[in-house]
Amino acid sequence: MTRTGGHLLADQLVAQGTELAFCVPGESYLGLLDGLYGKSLRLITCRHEAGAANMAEAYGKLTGRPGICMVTRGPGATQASVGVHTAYQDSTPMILLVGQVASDQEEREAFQEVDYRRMFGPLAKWVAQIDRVDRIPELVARAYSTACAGRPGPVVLALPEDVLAAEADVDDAPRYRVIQPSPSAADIDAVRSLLAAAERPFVIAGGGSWTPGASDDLGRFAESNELPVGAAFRRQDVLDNDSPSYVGDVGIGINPALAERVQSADVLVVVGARLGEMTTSGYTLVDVPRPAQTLVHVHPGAEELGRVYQADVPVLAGAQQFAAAVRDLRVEPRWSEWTAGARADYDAWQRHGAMPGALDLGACVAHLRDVAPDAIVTNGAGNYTVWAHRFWRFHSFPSQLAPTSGAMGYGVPAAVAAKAVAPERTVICFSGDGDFLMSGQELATAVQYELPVVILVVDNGMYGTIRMHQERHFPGRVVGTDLVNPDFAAYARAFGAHGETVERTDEFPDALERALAAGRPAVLALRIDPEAINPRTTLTAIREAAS
Ligand SMILES: Cc1ncc(C[n+]2csc(CCOP(=O)(O)OP(=O)(O)O)c2C)c(N)n1
Ligand SMILES: [Mg+2]
Repeated sequence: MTRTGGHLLADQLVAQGTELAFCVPGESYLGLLDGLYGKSLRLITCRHEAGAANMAEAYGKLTGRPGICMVTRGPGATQASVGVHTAYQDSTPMILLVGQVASDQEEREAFQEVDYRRMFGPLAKWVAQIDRVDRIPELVARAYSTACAGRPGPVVLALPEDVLAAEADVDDAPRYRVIQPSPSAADIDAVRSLLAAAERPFVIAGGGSWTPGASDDLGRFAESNELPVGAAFRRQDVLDNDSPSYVGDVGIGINPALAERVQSADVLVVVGARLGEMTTSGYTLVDVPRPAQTLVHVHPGAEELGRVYQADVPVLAGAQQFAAAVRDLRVEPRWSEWTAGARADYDAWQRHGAMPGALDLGACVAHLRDVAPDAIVTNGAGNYTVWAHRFWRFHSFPSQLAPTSGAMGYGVPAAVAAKAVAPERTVICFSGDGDFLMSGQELATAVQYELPVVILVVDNGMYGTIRMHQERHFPGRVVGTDLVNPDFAAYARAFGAHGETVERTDEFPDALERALAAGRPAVLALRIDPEAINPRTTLTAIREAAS
């Protein structure tokens, strides 16, 4: 059967198992859009390519399957690039399909022409241009496979206009398989003997190849051996936070008591995480290249092992495969007190003190935790995330969608994607006033597709994180960080969403109830005192300490 490139490509997306994709349309890939006409694949049309790309990234994080994003040439591709960068840093499977000029016009700087291989080279796992219509099934199958194999990541495929229009009589490719390495028996023996001799072992879990089963297996391994487990930066859903083994997140604004434990551990078993700058507190908790702790580094990418850290036991394995292999491993724990102490530190760290102003964000998060314990929680970047990370409790994988890339604007689109993938779950987005307006227009997408997410906009009238650093480094010299904001509740209502402003802690429970019951997307603008810069201190205290 002869098909056009556009139809062939659309058929490959369906053949590879994709049921949901995200786009901003463009005339450069009309043939692909036409191929989707009447297909089972559900298409969500967004208001900005960054929104579409972030939604695809969030889909990848939630499902473990490549999130599909379709955008037009130059301007579409450049706007989508933030999602590609996040997928790269967060090790998330994703495929960006980009229109390209016709092959007979290439290299003339034709309309919106960009060389995607050069543009996305350092941002993507693989970038290719499909130059022959009969190779579409082969290259699309490779894109799915590459996005998921080893360390997952983003793939970019450029689609010259004439290739989408050309015809070929070729078969669909078979469905891709997820290729992940398994640990050897010798690897597991080495882990067993190191643990058998350990006194203060510590596990850090993170990275991008987790599954619900892997999280259960990790829990069984950790709990039966009384091992303390810290979550890598923004990977707090790797283990049920109620587990006696869960001891907190090893990320930004880390509990000093937890940092101390990571540093003084004798055996560090790192499962899936790269051990990046955020997880190591700027490479201070774990020394480069030779850590003070005996290091077992388990990672699915061979290129990652030995890249920064020279581990004592490098283990090439997916998190899932490793967790399954250690699930039933038993050693005699001689560190019960060490783990119980770490857990007590975590419990103490989760208690929040009063903060300045009439609205206490810590109290709001604690209330939310009781009302919606199994929610999917999303966020972007900003100081408000510190409250969400520190005071929330995650109970199952996957339930956290948070950019380890630190990209502002991620939370709203991630929430929209989460509700589309898992309509039965409550979805809560934390965003800042700065953060929210980087992608708040995707409220229109949430309204259009009837995706009732709850968005909390933490409004402090500034780019708070940067102001905090400004006060630390240049006390009193405030420049470029103040914000004059719209009325966020009115903004939400203009989209057809539910919108309310909350000024006091005691107003929050009822407002939340109304937002959850609204049956449509909802925004609660939480006015906080700018002095409440993070749960530990105030803006004035930071300035005075620095002056
Ligand atoms: C896309 C992007 N631009 C800029 C930054 C730098 N940055 C990090 S946090 C931050 C301020 C966030 O402000 P807001 O959302 O209001 O949160 P707050 O810190 O005030 O709680 C900025 C500008 C970033 N991380 N990502
Ligand atoms: Mg702010």
